[in-house]
Amino acid sequence: MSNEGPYKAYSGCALCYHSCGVEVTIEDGKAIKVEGQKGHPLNDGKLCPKGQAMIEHLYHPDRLKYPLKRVNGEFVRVSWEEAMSEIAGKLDRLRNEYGPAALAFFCGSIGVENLEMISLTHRFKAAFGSPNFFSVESICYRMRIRARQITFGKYPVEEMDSKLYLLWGHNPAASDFPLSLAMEENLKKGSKVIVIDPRRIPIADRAEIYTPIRPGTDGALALAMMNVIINEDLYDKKFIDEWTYGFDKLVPHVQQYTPEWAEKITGVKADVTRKIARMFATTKGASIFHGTCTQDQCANGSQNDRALSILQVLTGNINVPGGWVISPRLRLNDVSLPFQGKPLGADEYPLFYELWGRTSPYAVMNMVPESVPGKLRAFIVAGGNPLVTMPDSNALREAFEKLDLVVVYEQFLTETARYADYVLPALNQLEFWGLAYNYNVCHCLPYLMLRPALLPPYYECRSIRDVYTDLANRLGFGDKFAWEKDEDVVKYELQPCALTFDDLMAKPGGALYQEKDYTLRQGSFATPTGKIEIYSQAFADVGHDPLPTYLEPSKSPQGRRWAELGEKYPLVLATGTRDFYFNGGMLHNIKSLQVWSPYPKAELGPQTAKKYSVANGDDVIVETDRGFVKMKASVDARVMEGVVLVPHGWPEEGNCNRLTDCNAREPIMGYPEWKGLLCSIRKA
Ligand SMILES: Nc1nc2c(c(=O)[nH]1)N[C@H]1C(S)=C(S)[C@@H](COP(=O)(O)OP(=O)(O)OC[C@H]3O[C@@H](n4cnc5c(=O)[nH]c(N)nc54)[C@H](O)[C@@H]3O)O[C@H]1N2
Ligand SMILES: Nc1nc2c(c(=O)[nH]1)N[C@H]1C(S)=C(S)[C@@H](COP(=O)(O)OP(=O)(O)OC[C@H]3O[C@@H](n4cnc5c(=O)[nH]c(N)nc54)[C@H](O)[C@@H]3O)O[C@H]1N2
Ligand code: SF4
Ligand SMILES: [Mo]
Repeated sequence: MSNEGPYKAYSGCALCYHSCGVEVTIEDGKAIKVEGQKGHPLNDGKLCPKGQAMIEHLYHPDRLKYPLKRVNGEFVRVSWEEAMSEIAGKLDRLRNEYGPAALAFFCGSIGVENLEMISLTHRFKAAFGSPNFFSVESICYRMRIRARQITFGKYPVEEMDSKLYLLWGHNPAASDFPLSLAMEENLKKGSKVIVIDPRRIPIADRAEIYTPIRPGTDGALALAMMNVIINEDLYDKKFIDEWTYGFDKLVPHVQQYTPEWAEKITGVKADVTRKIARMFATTKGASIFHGTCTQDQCANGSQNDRALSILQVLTGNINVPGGWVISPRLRLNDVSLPFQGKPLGADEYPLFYELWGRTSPYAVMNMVPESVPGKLRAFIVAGGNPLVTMPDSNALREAFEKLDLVVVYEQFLTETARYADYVLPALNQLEFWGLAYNYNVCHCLPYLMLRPALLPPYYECRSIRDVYTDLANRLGFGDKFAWEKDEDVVKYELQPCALTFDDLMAKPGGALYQEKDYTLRQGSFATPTGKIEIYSQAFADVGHDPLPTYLEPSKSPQGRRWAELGEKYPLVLATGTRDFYFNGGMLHNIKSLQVWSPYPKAELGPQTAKKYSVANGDDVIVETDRGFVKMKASVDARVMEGVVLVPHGWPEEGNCNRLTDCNAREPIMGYPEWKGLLCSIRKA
């Protein structure tokens, strides 16, 4: 590879889960240029600033080159042999002394970008004998997948080309580059936009309707919209008769949820609710984009997801172009293995774990602090930064300090890596074999491409397959890791797929793996009734409301903890507004991106700022009952008064998860309440 080039090769950008197509120019075994892949259905030749920084990220001077071991509080370079033999020895002792379930695993959102890493981690976990796999699945979009599965028996997804984009806590300009490109085109063709967001996001200026809303209260608005759609006879009768179960129960249920009732909770004017409901209900090809996880990370999360699904159903916007579409599944061999035992949280949050006899392999992140050291004694973290990105950094850090062993497989010395006993240097996406596919988080697009290892390994970095294979051999289950090369894993994954490894090698830019099909037929909805379940027996069976309801955030001006917290923390807090230039905790060390976003911003409205003697650009302390952060005030009339919005992913004093609480939980799936908390703000 070393003396070739320059030549171009294709890959998928793995710097966020969208997997845009990229063309990489390579010379002498080094990447020298990256461009958006022309003709790619997501990004057609364009790259967001993160993608453009791919090479700066790849060759960043702080990138880890060698295995590290912590000795007397300092990291020292060790050989792979030393690291692997010591880690294996410690894992073996842990297994004998406490049982395999005491070893927990964490994969970050990179698990979506890096399918092989997540599935090989599941495999290692099962072979070791632990059920405890933690990941962004218990804080991000799994809840909405689950709620849609419960409602539809499948997972329908918003289409990028919609006639009406109902952006309900979703800001494509920051978080969804491919969607913002698609919207730009479709707006020119006459598509419309409605925005429901505590902040007047840029696209709201071009919207038919914009309304602010108090964070954490969207479920109340959704119920009021149902009330309008039903009482004004705006629902799709034919669709409901043919495809749904439980509409008759919904009609009396929603009578209590008038727009006037909702206004007192949400702050959304009753007449605006009516306007939104009417416009949405009278557009075929309309889609609710309810934030990839905005509506999940609050007290009413699962019920929000159910309510928004039902709105989509009432208006017949299922499997119509521009609506939510049940997309063809990608058929891949599963690299993971069946495992023993139940993941942490399975008993407490049964719907997160089990549906109609099928179980999920995910443990509940919020339960980690209370489970160390009683249930968990060691962590292997691969591609994630939980001490920054997971709820309640203060509690989680204390828990990590109590662990017997922490191993972090990373490209950089993140905050989490700094707590590790061993840090193992990871390959970059251009250096290992993988599959990039359009994971149907928010776009229905059956696209698949190969991400070949275009570059040789950086210094001593190794692939995750290599690491697990080595440990498995030492721990006595090497037979479970029989692949010789990384690409063998990819070949195995692709065996049942319509596109084989050879097909994809012949089409380096990737390909659609299936045509879209909008037809609904018997079996389209794999629920027990065979229909879309507006009334959910699955919810009722585990003691939750079978019809959508509203639960106020626990820490809010109308919530149960206001009497205790309200005086000290009078403002509503939403955490995790996305920054266009970073992805979670990643890329904050990239100089060309720092220029655009040099510090974390606490956003608030001018009256609120005045009330608390804060001016634009001031250093401020945002505080909750769990901790405080230091940010810079961004005073902007576009932000709803009485609300503070903060980003996530910043290190140290800017880390918003110092403000969050692992015990403030959504009751059905155990998610963190990240939107709709209480805080104070003051000049630092
Ligand atoms: N308060 C609050 N907190 C939040 C959110 C919020 O809204 N509010 N949002 C949450 C959401 S939705 C998510 S998904 C999480 C994200 O949480 P995480 O996934 O933990 O966040 P990242 O910082 O993206 O971590 C990815 C890490 O993987 C490393 N990495 C990248 N590529 C590779 C690779 O190929 N191999 C290896 N080994 N490592 C790699 C990066 O260096 C980085 O440190 O954050 C959550 N945190
Ligand atoms: N650049 C960049 N892109 C990313 C990420 C990133 O870190 N950086 N993270 C990726 C990940 S892991 C995920 S899960 C997605 C997240 O994607 P989303 O969850 O869709 O997040 P955003 O697009 O930031 O949209 C959040 C919007 O919701 C508003 N909001 C906050 N609280 C509430 C509320 O209670 N109700 C309503 N209606 N609105 C509210 C905020 O003002 C903001 O405009 O983004 C992904 N894309
Ligand atoms: S949106 Fe940006 S970071 Fe995400 S895959 Fe596309 S180019 Fe990469
Ligand atoms: Mo996420």
